[in-house]
Amino acid sequence: MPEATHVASGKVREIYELDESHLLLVASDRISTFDVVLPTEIPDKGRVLTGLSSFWFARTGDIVPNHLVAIRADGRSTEARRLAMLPIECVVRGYLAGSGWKDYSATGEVCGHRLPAGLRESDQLPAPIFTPATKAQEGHDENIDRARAAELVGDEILAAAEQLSLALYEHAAAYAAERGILIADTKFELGLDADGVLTLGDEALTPDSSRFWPADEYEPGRGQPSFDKQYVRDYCESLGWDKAPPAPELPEAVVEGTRARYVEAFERLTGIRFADYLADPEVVLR
Ligand code: PZK
Repeated sequence: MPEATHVASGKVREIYELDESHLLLVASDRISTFDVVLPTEIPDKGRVLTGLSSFWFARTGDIVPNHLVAIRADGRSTEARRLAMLPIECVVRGYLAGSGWKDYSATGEVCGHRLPAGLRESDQLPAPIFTPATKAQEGHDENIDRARAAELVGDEILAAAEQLSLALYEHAAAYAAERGILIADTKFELGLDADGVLTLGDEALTPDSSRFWPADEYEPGRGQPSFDKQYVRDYCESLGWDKAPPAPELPEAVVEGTRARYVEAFERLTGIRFADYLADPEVVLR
C-alpha cells in the first residue's frame, strides 16, 4: 500500500489513511474463533464480508447515512469517509445469546432492560433491545446501561443512536429471516461526519459483526450453531484445544466447508452470485 499510511489493525482487518478525510478499510481472509486468530486463512472471507457490508450500506441509506465511498476492484477494500467515532458499540439483540444470555441468567436484565421471566437460551425477545457496550482496548467489550452510555456520548446522540440502531436491525433481521438466516444480534459503529451528522461506519451486518444462525436449525433452549464458523468451532473442539494461543491449523476440508458457508451467506442475502461480485464488486450497490 505505497500511497497509504497504516493507522490501525483489528484482529482480521486493517485501516489505512488515504487523505485527511478518507480511510481505506481492508478485510483480510483471517478468521478468529474463541477470540483467537487462526494460522489458516479462509480464501475470499474478506471479500464476502466487504460485499455483504456494502450491500447493506446501499440498502439502508434511507435509514442512516454511511461512510462508504467506493469498493475497490479487489473486492476486499473500501474507501470510506473519516468519522469521529462514538466511544460506544451500538449493539442490538433480537435473541438471547452470548453476554445477553449470561447477564439475563444472572440478573433477569440486559443493560438495564428488564425482560420477562422464564426465557430460555436463544429465545427471541419480545422486541429487539439496544444494549450499548464500551470498546475494550483488550479483551471483551463491557455491557453498560443507558446512564453510563449517556455519560459517554450525551443524551441526544444516545437517543438518536438507539433509534437508528433498532431501525437498522429490524430492517436487516426481517430481510435475512426471509432468506433463512436469523440475525440474533449485531453491533454497529456510529460516528459523526464532518457536518456533525450521525453516520454508520465500520462494517455492518456481517457474520463477523453479528451472530448469524441458520433458521432451519433454530431450536431455543440451547446454544445455536453459527452460520459461518460452526465447522471451525467443531474442529477445534474435536482436538481438545484449550483455546489459548496458538490456535491449531485447519485441515483443507474445514477451510473449504467454511468458505462455502460464507459464500452461501453472501448469495442468500444479496441474491447475487459471488462470482459476479468477484467480476465487478460494485454489483452489490445496484
Ligand atoms: C474506525 N475502527 C475500527 C475497523 C481496524 C479498526 N469511517 C471511520 N472513521 C474513523 N474511524 C474509523 C472509521 C471506520 N470504519 C473504525 N477504527 C477506526 C476498525 C477496521 C480495522 F483496525
